[in-house]
Amino acid sequence: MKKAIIPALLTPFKNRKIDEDALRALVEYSIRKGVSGFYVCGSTGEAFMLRADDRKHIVEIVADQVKKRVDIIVQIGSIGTDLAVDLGRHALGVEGVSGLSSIPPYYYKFTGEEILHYYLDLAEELGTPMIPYNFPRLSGVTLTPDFISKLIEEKAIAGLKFTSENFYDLEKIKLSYPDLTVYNGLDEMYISGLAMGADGAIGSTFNFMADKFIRISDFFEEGRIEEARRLQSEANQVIEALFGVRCFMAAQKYMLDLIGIPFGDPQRPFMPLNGEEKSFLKKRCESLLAR
Ligand code: MN9
Repeated sequence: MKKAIIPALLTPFKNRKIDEDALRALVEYSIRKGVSGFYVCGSTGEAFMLRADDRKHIVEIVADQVKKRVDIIVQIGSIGTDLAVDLGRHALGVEGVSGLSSIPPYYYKFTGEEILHYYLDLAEELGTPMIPYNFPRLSGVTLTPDFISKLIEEKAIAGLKFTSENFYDLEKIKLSYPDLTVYNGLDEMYISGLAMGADGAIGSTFNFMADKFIRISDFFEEGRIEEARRLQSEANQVIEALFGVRCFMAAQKYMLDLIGIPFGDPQRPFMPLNGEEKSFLKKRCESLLAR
């Protein structure tokens, strides 16, 4: 099976409003590059900082532009179950949406049991299995192989977005459930994820480097590991530069400026880049993006 490369879409803003034209332009650009789908309203999309009506609007714009050419996974994660159900109902009503994903509910340090029930309730009330989003670094919660087993037993899971460097867990999950689609989430470690069984990846840097990651998948499939690693290192030089400025989110958006689809600044309180940071990124990344 071909490995899926799915950008976790960034959200463009102009005068603090969603920039519909830029979003449509990025969708078209990405489809031309050969992406397998879009992950909409994830952490990369700044979704937790958006009003619900804006999250819904983004889903509608993306679906209207995609016109069923590729998959659309909508991230509906919220601090409470009812808020997520509302977003999920909306997403399922939009033609072309193919899956629903969610981070675990956050801030209140919910217990494992509460988090399990969050996913079971979403699956039941929305009538569709979920794609949980395991991102311990930001969510503070690890969705363990045991936790995933419980969701499998309840038929409440359709896939897993695995944003963690614990590839031992990834391997355990794939060994027990080879048919469960597991997407690698840390772009800078994509070939490690592939080596441990990932079926593809959902990532933020695929907004501007999808082609590199598609080629990494192809090299890996053909057993050309050295070439895959060379490309991974090339992508990682860009990612390293993004980590080198104060705001990773703003840095990623600036990559789209360099490509010619300006995405504006992230939402407050994220900090915009200053001129010095922009010239640092331009110098480090421009030629690598073009390769
Ligand atoms: O899981 C992404 N996470 C965030 C997805 O955007 C917060 C990743 O693609 C990382 O941004 C990327 C850099 O660490 O791997």
